[in-house]
Amino acid sequence: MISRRALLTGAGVALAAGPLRAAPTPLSLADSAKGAGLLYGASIGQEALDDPAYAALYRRQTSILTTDVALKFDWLRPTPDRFDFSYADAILGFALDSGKPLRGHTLIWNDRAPDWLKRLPGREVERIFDDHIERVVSRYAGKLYAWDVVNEPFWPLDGKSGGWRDGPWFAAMGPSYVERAFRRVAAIDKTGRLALNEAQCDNDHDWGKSIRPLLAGLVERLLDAGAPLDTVGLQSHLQPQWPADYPAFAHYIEGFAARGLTVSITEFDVNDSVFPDDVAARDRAVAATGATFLNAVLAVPAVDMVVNWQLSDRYSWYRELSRRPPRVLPFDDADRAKPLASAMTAAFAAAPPRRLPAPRRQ
Ligand code: 9MR
Repeated sequence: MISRRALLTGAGVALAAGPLRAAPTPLSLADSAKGAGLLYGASIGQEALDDPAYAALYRRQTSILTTDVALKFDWLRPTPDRFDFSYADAILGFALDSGKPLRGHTLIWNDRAPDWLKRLPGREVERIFDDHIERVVSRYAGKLYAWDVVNEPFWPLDGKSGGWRDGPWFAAMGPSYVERAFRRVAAIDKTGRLALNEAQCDNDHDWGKSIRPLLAGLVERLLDAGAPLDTVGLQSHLQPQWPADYPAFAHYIEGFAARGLTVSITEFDVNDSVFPDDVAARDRAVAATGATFLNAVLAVPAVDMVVNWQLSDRYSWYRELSRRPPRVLPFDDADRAKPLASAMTAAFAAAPPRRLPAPRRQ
């Protein structure tokens, strides 16, 4: 018999309860998301291939992965005449071994173009565009859950009429490069869901306010033209230092849903730069921001997944930008769950149920 005092202090409980009564393992983020019919995932790169503990965190916590840089043009095409698929193949191998679907990020992006591409005349850039899609999509057709076919089409600060992001693809083809990319990918890959991925739309800074209508207009035009678009990716690198109205953002998402599209949250993290230095206070503020955002956004049943941009703070892209080690993701530098992870679990648990999207429309 265990004394009341022992029960209250916990002494002897482990002995009496034995291993069968051990504390239940908390649900993973993927399991919590699954309850609502959502996928949960994170971008993944070399770090996970090199670090077994980090790889295990992906295996346990996620139900979908996104290539971080491995499928970007500049990584695949170090020189004009060479395709290097080794990195992307390794990430796909990890995804297959782990039984996780993989999102391919990103085929076409006007940013980060290699210098050799920028030097070429427009005609040659067009040829390389078509050839790149052909080679890359043929290699991975049928193996990816989705493609970010075009990333970040708009960047009004580039000064182009229509707010388009400038770069070699835009310079060579103008706005038509977007529809051309979607059609060419769809002609090769019959199952991968095709996404148009954009940044900034979640905030009410000038950037968010200007890009939101531009993206909505592009989506309308693509759908009216019969282009094979399945989903809108909204990156959601939240910037709590700027104004935001997440219920209004959810309403914006409903506009895409009304056109029959799903919406994926593709690069979620919470910039912590304006939050206190005190780690506990900062973690609480990050978690509260994440909770407010997810509770609003997940109320829309067309949202099919939430994907973080990396999984642990140790590998966040903010590491290079921040004045102090960032705490912007659900797991800390030692892969321990933070308050943001609990907030996400709670938001997934509270989300109305939905069905995972069917394979891509033909
Ligand atoms: O996190 C990515 C970083 O490692 C790369 O150097 C960079 C350029 O390829 O891209 C970062 O990822 C970006 C993503 O591709 C698009 N949205 C913003 C992401 C963070 O900058």
